[in-house]
Amino acid sequence: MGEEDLLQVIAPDGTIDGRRDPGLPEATLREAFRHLCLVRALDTRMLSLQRQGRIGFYVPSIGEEASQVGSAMALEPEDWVFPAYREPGCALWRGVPLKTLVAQSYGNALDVMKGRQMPNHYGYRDIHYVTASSPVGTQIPQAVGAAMAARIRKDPVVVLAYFGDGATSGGDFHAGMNFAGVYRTPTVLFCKNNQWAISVPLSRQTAAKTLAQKAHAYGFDGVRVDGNDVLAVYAATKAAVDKARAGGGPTMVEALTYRMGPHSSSDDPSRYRSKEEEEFWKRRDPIERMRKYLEVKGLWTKAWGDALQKEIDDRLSETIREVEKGPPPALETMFTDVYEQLTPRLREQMDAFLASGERRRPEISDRFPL
Ligand SMILES: Cc1ncc(C[n+]2csc(CCOP(=O)(O)OP(=O)(O)O)c2C)c(N)n1
Ligand SMILES: [Mg+2]
Repeated sequence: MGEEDLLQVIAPDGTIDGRRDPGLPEATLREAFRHLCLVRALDTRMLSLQRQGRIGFYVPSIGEEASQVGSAMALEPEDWVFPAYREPGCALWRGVPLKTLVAQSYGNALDVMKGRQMPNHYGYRDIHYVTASSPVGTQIPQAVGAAMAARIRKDPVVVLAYFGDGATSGGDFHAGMNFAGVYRTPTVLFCKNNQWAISVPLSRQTAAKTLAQKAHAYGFDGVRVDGNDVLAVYAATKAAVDKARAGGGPTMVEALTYRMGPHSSSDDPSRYRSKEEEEFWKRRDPIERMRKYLEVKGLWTKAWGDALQKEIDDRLSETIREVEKGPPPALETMFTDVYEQLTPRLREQMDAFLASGERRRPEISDRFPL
């Protein structure tokens, strides 16, 4: 394949190119589909909770589910992920409990970050999922550095960094790519090219034909994959992961996909893009592609699909109900969580604060002025 070719395994009609079939067991294919549906339902529900004023802010990933889940499937539990803010599918695939993820948007006592991190900018040590940083692209050199540290320690892990098309215009992308190439770090640089960086289209990010070709300038492979084809994403990422683990150095994977929803709950894409464009991509929905594939394979029936959707919807409703019962984080944790041990000065401040009776719970509008 040339660098401009797009790796595709599942054709839009659900048929499969046998030579490229990664041959995953039926249970894994079903589990992949379940995750695609779960991410879509989670994002849809969270956006609606934001509109109802029950959470303050949300970053949906609607349309990008296959890029997230397919790439996550290619990693081992011991590998590390340096995400952006739009990869709940990877966190869920790696085993973060749904309740933990939902609680992060509420920032209450059930949130492991106790509301101190921006919504969607979560991280979970036990699934090797590093906290997302908001400045675009900073995770790229961090991931490369972590991969290099792993190599020095002879720890056979691979580090995968997720970032967007917009991030490829930033300095951190180039510094990270160069370092990865020179030191042949075991890194997968996974670019979710969803065509937009808020309101800036891809055509304003680069004059290059593809984003993947940028890897060639840094001395390593860049591959382009249909990001709405979960099996193609899995196959491309798995090849990159295996190569990195075997000492073959980094790979950049450009997954071509589309951000079907707004950039965040604060965005209105109708201000800057056309309905026709959105319709074009709706016809390329990654979930529908996988559904058709499973149907062709005899693994999807309407009854099974309906039951799955109901199971997901019920589980989400139950999870949200439970999370909404969570109390706000204990006030004293503002002081007790700063250092491993409370310093005398902090103790003094904590005692004075708790004695002052200032216990008003902030309104959502205080916390999210946008
Ligand atoms: C260094 C920096 N500049 C600007 C922003 C504001 N910002 C937040 S997300 C974003 C767009 C990023 O686009 P892309 O990398 O394509 O990722 P996507 O949001 O499409 O997933 C911008 C400009 C920021 N967070 N950090
Ligand atoms: Mg983008």
